Amino acid sequence: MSPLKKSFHTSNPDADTAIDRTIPDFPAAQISDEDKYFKNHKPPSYLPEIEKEVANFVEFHQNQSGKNIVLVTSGGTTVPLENNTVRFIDNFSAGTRGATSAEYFLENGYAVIFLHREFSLLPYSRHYSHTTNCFLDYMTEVNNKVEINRDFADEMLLVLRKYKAAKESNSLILIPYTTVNQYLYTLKSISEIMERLESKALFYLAAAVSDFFLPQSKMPQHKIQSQDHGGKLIIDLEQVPKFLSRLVDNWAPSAMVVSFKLETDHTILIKKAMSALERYSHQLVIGNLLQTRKKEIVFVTPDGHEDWVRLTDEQYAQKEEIEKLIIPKVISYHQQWINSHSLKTE
Ligand code: PAZ
Repeated sequence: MSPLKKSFHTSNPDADTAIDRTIPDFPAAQISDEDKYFKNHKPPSYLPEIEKEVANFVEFHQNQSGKNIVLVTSGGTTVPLENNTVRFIDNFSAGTRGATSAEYFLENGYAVIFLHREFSLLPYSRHYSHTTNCFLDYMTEVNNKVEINRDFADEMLLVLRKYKAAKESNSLILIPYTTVNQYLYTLKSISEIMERLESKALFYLAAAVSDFFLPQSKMPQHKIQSQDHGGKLIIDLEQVPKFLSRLVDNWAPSAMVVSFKLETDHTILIKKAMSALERYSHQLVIGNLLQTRKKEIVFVTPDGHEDWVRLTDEQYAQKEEIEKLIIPKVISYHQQWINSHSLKTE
């Protein structure tokens, strides 16, 4: 038979399968939970302002400084129970991990977008803002003038120099959020802008994001009145859709993504880190336990490798920061990611 002549016609229906009633119905195309979330929840009104600021920052580092950019997320998210919010559910996090990590990224030559819970710890000011000291304790009066107390002056000078260097090189921007809705919208916008950097973009997701939320459609406008609820308040929360897969697959597919996993039960930490990697297909999970998070963490990679990073008791007592050990390791993973991408495009 000539190769041009076929013994079948694709336009003929397959008579057998056409009448096979045992095959289940094919479901109509579904809109994903994440898309549904954005369809049903309003973006924060200030979002365009943030998008402009982030786009300028990314453009500056892409065209002028050539620095890699990391998005560090930091602090907990709130879940408001009322539109005019008096009550809300909060997530644990002081923002120490994020603010400290941001400083070490800056020290290691990165530009940092610091997406943080408003009024949580910030890079540099964290050394003074949330301590048990009142900020005035860092000052002293000399000849009718205010000066820095000698006990703090040397250390403060070092912090001041690093802060000024970050500011003068335009290497740090601070982007706040409070609610989980603000966090999700802002993360989406920033991620889509950062995709312009391709593999030079790094996501370091240390924020403690609520797994549950109250949809805007169910949120009362005003303060909940106790007499309307018979002395009991039962709150029916929905699960926050899994946005990490949207980030990895759609918003910034060329970037490297590092997420954190916090647990309190050490027997499940590695299992939970591995299941996050399997579920979202990103590059690295840093696991930590609530009780020991400032002393030890574990890097978990998709091949199942565990790499524990620990401060010795002496280092911990000397107030060494574990982020000083974490960040150079994350950067070396990121460098490998960039190298593997440039090989692909060669
Ligand atoms: O902000 P902090 O230093 O008090 O705590 C940091 C942390 C434990 C929130 C962070 O290291 C972390 O694990 N974030 C991810 C939490 C999670 O969603 O599992």
